[in-house]
Amino acid sequence: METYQSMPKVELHAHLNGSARDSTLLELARVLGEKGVIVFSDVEHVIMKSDRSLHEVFKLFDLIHILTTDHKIITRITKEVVEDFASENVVYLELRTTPKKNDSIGMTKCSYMEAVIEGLKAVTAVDVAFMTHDMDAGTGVDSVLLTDTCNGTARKKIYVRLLLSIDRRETTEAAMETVKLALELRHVGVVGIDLSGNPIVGEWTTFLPALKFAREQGLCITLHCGEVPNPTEIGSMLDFLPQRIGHACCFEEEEWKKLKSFNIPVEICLTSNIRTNTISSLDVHHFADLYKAKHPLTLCTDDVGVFSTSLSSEYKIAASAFGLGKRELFQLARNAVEFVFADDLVKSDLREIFNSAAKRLDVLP
Ligand code: 6MZ
Repeated sequence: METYQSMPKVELHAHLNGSARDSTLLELARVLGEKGVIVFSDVEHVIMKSDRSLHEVFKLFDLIHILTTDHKIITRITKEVVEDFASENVVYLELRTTPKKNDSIGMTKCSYMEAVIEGLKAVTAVDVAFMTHDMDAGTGVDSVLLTDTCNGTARKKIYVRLLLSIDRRETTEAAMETVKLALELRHVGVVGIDLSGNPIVGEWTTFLPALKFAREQGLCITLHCGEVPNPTEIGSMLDFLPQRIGHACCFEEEEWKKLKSFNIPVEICLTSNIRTNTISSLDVHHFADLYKAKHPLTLCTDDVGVFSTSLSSEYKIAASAFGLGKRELFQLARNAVEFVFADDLVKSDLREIFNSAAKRLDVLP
């Protein structure tokens, strides 16, 4: 595991609420249990269960949202999630979350996002580079592993960029509100829009106006695509030419051809696909074919908390399931730099980080 942990890594598909620690969720559930809002033992059982169908996963998200939809708690889980990724040497994290509105506690989509940003500021264990203007100032080079010039000790840094998710349950207007919010928050690291949520809910065309507007305004777009079989939707999503897609589990021959000819990078979430049974086993996972075809792809976690995984574990699983060596894994991690939604200054700094790590870890090509 050490090999996978010490390697710098880039995480491009992580949902905030799905990445919350079990221990935090249990603590929150206990508090609500004491207040009589929920029955703790029922919730404990659901949180600790490890094998869940896709349907059950979305029921769990509804429960998680009951526990976490509060400004202070959102700040706390954001802080913890960033710290957890940084602790396993994730050097660039693109964290996605669905801005939520809850009138009963005075929460707007905007105040929800302010709570997320407070969480980024609250991290103390590592330095978090998330303000886009940080990069415009000074030299522009903001190394992730900087040496503290005063005492010579290395202090870890992690780049964080945010994607705002549109939930498939939302209306066109609600999706548009999310895109407008994303545009207002570009200076604090919002770089794009994600379409996610239960794949059997909603119609792709509902979100199209908001996604088109987002693209016209220069936001990057990633879509959950083909998590369930739906050829018409998959075809239209690919024709939209998103910068990346997530999952691509239920593609047919025609869709593979299209994906490959458009060269759209795929965010691969191995454990998530197996746990939710969208792919029956790693032997038949599309990672192998895409990797062999040199199609752009990146390993991601999806929901570290919900699927009890980590990005290092996903690399370990890929190594053993697909017979990849240390150099190939390192290259896989390094390739992800080319698919990040952050600007070129961040990208070139990340390339530097991987170059120096290649020497340190003895994985030069
Ligand atoms: C589709 C998913 C997902 O946004 O509240 N989400 N959507 N497929 C998946 N695969 C298992 N995993 C997570 O994080 C939780 C939300 O992310 C989406 C769902 O909309 C879920 O409610 P946030 O931070």
